[in-house]
Amino acid sequence: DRPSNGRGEEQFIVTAPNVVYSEDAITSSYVYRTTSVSKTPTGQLVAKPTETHFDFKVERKIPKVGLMLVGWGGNNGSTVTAGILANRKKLSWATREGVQKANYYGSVIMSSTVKLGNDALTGDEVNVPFHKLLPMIHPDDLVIGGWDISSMNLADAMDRAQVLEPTLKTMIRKEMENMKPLKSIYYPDFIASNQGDRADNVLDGSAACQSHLEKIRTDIRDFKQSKDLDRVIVLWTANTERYADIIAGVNDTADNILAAIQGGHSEISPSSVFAVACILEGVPFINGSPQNTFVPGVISLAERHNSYIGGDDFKSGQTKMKSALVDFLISAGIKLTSIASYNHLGNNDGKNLAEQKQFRSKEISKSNVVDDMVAANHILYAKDEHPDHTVVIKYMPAVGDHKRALDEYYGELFLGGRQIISIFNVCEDSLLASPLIIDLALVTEMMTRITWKHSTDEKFKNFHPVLSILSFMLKAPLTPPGTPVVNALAKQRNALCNIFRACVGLQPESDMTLEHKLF
Ligand code: NAI
Ligand code: DG6
Repeated sequence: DRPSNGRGEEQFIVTAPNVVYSEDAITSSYVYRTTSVSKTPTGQLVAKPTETHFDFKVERKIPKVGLMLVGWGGNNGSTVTAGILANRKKLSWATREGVQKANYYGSVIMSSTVKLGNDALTGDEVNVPFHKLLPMIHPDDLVIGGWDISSMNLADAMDRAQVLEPTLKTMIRKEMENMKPLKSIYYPDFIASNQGDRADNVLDGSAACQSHLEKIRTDIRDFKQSKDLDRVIVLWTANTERYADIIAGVNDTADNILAAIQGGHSEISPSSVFAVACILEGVPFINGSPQNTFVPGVISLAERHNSYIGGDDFKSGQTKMKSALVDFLISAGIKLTSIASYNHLGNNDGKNLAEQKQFRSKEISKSNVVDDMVAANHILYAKDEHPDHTVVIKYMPAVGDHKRALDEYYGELFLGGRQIISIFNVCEDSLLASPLIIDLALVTEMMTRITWKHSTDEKFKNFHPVLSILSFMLKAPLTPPGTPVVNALAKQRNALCNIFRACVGLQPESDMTLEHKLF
């Protein structure tokens, strides 16, 4: 089911006067309907339906795309690389539970479906794979590369990660052995001191400098050229860094951060240097870790160069459940009063998070994930009232990548009743995160081929450089300055799905199914 001619082969076409298919593009006219609410002097709310007319254009030609991972030799980096190889080669391998086939489970784009509509004859739902909504690239075709401060080749790195079955590793070992991370930038102050012993693949210098910035830019260009790529995406899956202080004159504006890198300021993190390099190259940069890579100066620079950025922190297990469960509880009218979240894990991520400053980055990212759902329900919560919310993470080497996440949700029911929900979630952390890396790459790439305009405008243009459409995959979604953050999982998925539908001129699926309800 793969495009064979360099152009997307759509599983469906839309026949409507507002949708035009040409050799190169799908163009749609779309009426965006929202409800504008105002207040009368007496305090009554007035809701007014509004319409905005947009045109969307989707390039149909499928590009050859490179994905460069920062932290390539880590658990996520080695696992996602192995997973793509296994899928590309359509591998099956023996496990103690039987034969396992390569798949993309856990990827919303590759392994979930969306309702297209209802069958014209039977009225039954017709569902299509998410990745067939638009002409998307296939993950098997991603060309992977990247950087790591550890020089280990990817075969040894996957052994170090202790995630994959030995049978699978044997089948891909040769290819993985030939993959060697590029030297990276290492400023020891930003990640835990316990990481020092693996840092044997680093560029000279331990603070930001112009030569580091230039080197990363050159690496990106070289990779693009040597692999004959149309496009490159860079994704940070390296260690969680501590927060950088926001300092006036240093990282608060685009010009200041460029000058601060040149001047070697010690408060510029490696991840910010990578972000700046990507922005200057016009290459999308996604941050899969929780630190504040996107300091104000980086965001302004992205806006200036109209270059895509997205983050922060993969939303893989505990938080994904939280952003679904809390939305369910609060929207069911149950007053959640506390959430206690414990984690213990034994992989290198856990080791790095054992130090306070790095833990603090993760604590911030994991703690703000229910704010929008609480704020939306003023019946249950007074202004500024929040459930208690505690996040604990402990390093426990014995459990390796099999992270344990324990959550207690405590809520208030009808007439003072109490509800306690306990969740104990055990799974390989990297097997949850790897499909998210793929989704982030696929959606980001798709966004580079979608443009929009107001119907009356002449020219199509990009979306805002801050790609909040990636929120479903991220714990602390970065949004364009001044715009709200949505954490609720279902809303995030709807946004992704409905923007894609709009691009082919389809209205959001309302789930009203009136055709089955009227008498
Ligand atoms: P890991 O510790 O196994 O891998 C990180 C890699 O980054 C290491 O190989 C390390 O040598 C490398 N590294 C550190 N600083 C670097 C730099 N400046 N340049 C290049 N490489 C550098 O960690 P893992 O499990 O792969 O996770 C990666 C990141 O993803 C962590 O920040 C983690 O918090 C985040 N994350 C992971 C999730 C998961 O479910 N696995 C979910 C959410 C976030
Ligand atoms: C402990 O929670 C370590 C973290 O790196 C997590 O594994 C990661 O952030 C995933 O968190 P969550 O909440 O999305 O499962």
